[in-house]
Amino acid sequence: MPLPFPILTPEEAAALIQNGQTIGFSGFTPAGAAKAIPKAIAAQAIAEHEAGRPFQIGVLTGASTGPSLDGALAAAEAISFRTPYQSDPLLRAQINSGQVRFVDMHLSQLPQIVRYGFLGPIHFAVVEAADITAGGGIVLTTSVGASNTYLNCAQKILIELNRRHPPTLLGMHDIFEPKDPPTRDAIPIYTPSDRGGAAMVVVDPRKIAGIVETNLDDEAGGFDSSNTVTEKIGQNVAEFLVREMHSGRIPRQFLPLQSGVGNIANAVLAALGERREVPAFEMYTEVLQDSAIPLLKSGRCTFASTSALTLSPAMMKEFYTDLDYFRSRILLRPQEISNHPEIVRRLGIISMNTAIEVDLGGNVNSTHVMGRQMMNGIGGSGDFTRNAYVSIFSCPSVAKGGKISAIVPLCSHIDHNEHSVQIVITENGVADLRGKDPKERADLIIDKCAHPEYRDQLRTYLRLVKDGHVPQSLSLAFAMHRHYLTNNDMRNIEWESWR
Ligand code: 0RQ
Repeated sequence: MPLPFPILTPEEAAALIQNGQTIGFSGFTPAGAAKAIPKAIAAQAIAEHEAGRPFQIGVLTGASTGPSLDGALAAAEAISFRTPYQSDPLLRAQINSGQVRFVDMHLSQLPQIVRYGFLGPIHFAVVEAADITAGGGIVLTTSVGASNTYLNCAQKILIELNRRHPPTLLGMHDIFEPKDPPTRDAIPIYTPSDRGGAAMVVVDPRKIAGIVETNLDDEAGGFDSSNTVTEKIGQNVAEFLVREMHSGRIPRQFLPLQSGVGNIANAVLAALGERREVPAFEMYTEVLQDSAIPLLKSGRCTFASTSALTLSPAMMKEFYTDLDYFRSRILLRPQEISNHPEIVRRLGIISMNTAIEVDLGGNVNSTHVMGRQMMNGIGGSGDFTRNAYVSIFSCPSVAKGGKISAIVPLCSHIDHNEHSVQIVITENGVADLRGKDPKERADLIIDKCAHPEYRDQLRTYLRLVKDGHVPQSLSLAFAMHRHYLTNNDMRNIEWESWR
């Protein structure tokens, strides 16, 4: 039976969207991101600009997206407002130049912030689907993100029905959206594989303005091959977790893992897979990257709950070849649930995220280079860190060929503070900050994590700090950053000249 919805071209769908509207797009990383309609909106924006008319929209997503969404809309200068997370180089530049308003927020909180109306009306939800029923049942594709919330809250809906994903994805999603206070209940998830919701998002079919048929791959790239630094970080994380297990602080059956995005996260997971002392484990995470697929196949990882399946095209092929195998081992959830503090605390998650810089107090900057330039956003790192059983941050001890130390006296921007950050790991070692006072933390971070080239310099800073509970000098705390801005290098600082 044909579907009772208009079949539109991407251009016809884009023409429904007006200047100044707010659009909730599917996409949590490039996984499941809308592609054809945002590209057509970008083309429409260019045409409008050429005709001398303004055309910009507010862009809401689950997290980052791919070139056809953030990339194309940024190139068309079609974005006025963006939240909650991005990783597109051009959009990043527009945010940092002040051209695009960007709000960086905890990913678990975004859906309720939308429902509460704090971001204004959602004029359209533009969501990629693997299948749709006449009654408004929507089977999502490789991510859930905030799509369920956008579909529920939007005034109108446009669907990209992507034939690249089979309708047999039905059953791989668990759509549970909490009620809002004062009637919110407990979320019924007690293990990573528990289900509390529905297999589809069901919307009022009268809201569906049209369907655009596509046949497009997700735009997830591969990863850099691991190098000695990322491999060493991975090994240090794995060794730390094995020690924790042997000491009885992590139970023998282990605890569910959350792992961030990027090359370091990939290396950490690969190292954990190789350590036979680590028992087969489960994941309760927001992004599943390439490295998780071999672990699921070999049985090293027995189950993975996630909000996105962010796989390179080659790995996505493997996933679809063995869909029946993965069906009982992977579950896709809304970001409100994958990152929910209640579940993270209940399950006793081991969180593993990446820092841009870490300070001697144990605070972490994950987002802003030199305190000003937005990189990607806090993403889900705060959701997990604040509520984890063990919260780990790792990073290389230096960036830009050694000219920047990732260990600094005081972070130039703070996303995760000393009260939430428990373990810091670089290629040099592991600083376990639990139960340590500020001076002990500073010594540990220098001795275990700082690059050898920076250790004396950081120790000198500590010696120059006179008294107080926290070893911090207001006049010297940012001297290394300021030294870099004038000399393009944080090394060889003359502390006395900054006093
Ligand atoms: O820049 O590419 O120009 O060389 O930052 O750094 O070492 O390649 O690491 O790709 O894992 O990214 C924190 C940004 C790390 C990421 C961050 C420069 C460095 C390089 C990237 P180049 P690496 P990664 C799950 C959880 C926050 C959100 C999060 C991130 C570039 O992991 O966005 O965790 N995390 N979410 O050279 C100047 C420093 C630097 C520096 C690194 N101190 N100063 N530049 N760089 N340290 C995801 C979601 O929530 C969806």
